[in-house]
Amino acid sequence: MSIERADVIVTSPGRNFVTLKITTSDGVVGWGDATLNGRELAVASYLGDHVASMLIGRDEDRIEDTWQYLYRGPYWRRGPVTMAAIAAVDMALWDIKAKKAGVPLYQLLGGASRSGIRAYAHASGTDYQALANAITGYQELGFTAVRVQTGVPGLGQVYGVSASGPGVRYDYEPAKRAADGSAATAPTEESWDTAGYLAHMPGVFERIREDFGTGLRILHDGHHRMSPIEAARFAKDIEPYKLFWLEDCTPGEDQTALRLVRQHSTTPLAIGEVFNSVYDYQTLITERLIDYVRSAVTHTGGITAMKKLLDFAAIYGIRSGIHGPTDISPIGMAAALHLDLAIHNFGIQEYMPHNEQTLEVFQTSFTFDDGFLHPGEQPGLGVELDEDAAAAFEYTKAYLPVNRLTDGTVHDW
Ligand code: EZ4
Ligand code: CO
Repeated sequence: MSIERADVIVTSPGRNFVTLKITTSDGVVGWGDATLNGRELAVASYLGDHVASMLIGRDEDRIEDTWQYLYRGPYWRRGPVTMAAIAAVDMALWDIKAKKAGVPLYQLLGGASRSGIRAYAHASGTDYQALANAITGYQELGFTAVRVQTGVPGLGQVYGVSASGPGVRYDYEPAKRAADGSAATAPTEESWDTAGYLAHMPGVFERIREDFGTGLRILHDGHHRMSPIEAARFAKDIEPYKLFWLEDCTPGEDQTALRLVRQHSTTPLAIGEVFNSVYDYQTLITERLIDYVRSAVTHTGGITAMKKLLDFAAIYGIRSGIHGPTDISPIGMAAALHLDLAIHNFGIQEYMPHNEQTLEVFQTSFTFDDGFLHPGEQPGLGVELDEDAAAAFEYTKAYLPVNRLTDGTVHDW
């Protein structure tokens, strides 16, 4: 048996998703997620124009060999486009292998290490009351962990904060279409002021601890916006509120920045959603500069690469915090859940439910119940794409927003 077809499917049920469909000569279908938010067609081309023909005729069971063939073979290594493409192939091959074995994928990864996967939700609000209402809403759904993001006095719309009102679900963390829903031609711009943010946030965490007690796991995302010394000061200032993690406090490409943050605080650190290779973590892991690995399976070379990365992290007592925003398709989310269930050094899983249209296109079997996710027992990844439903949603160009400081300087994202 061998790979007979490799097809790339681009669909836009509210937001853009890129999916790889691999079909074997005896008709087994595997699915992989290759979505790179705001740069979707680059991966679709990488897969469709360069990778698909290399797959035809290969033995679908040779997952490690295929991974190395696609990583080492082309000379150009790493980068988000390449690694999202490799991830999609890898996920699809694991999906096929588990379907052929008749077991949910996590069984091939060593079986379940836990009964459920603790998830965190995105609670946000432009002001404290809206944020508190959102936290309460998520607690009522069973969540024991929330990422909290809020507006900064004097700034307008802030990335990661729902503008639509307390507790309202949102497909946020956008790449944004134009205001009328048609294709965008350029990103929107938001303004940012780090000094205002640093002055405001510690008081927000203080109020959350007063109102919600010590049991709530509080996470916060700095979106790479602080300089090393600003991040060190911030991590130290918020130490009394005992965050579960502070995410992306500094720009991700500068690994040694986190040495400075570590020297000054014991606030746990998470980073990696923009990383795509184990080498992005080499210093961070070996020097124990982080506590959680934030990579997405979709952006870090798939299940094969993530398993190795997380095993490497485990040796240093570092846990998983796999990226799970709505720009990861349900296929990428399912891949994360099978890993989460199987690995020993699981930390927490980000969870933003997809909208109804997305769930019409991607039929999922994973579940959320009282704060915990589970990948389900369907053979394979447990997600099937409905090609007719997908065809109804045409690709619509969208961009992540650009940040400028209040003096107009382009700032970190
Ligand atoms: O903004 O995935 O922690 N989660 C995040 C994400 C990112 C988007 C960017 O594509 O920061 O929601
Ligand atoms: Co983030």
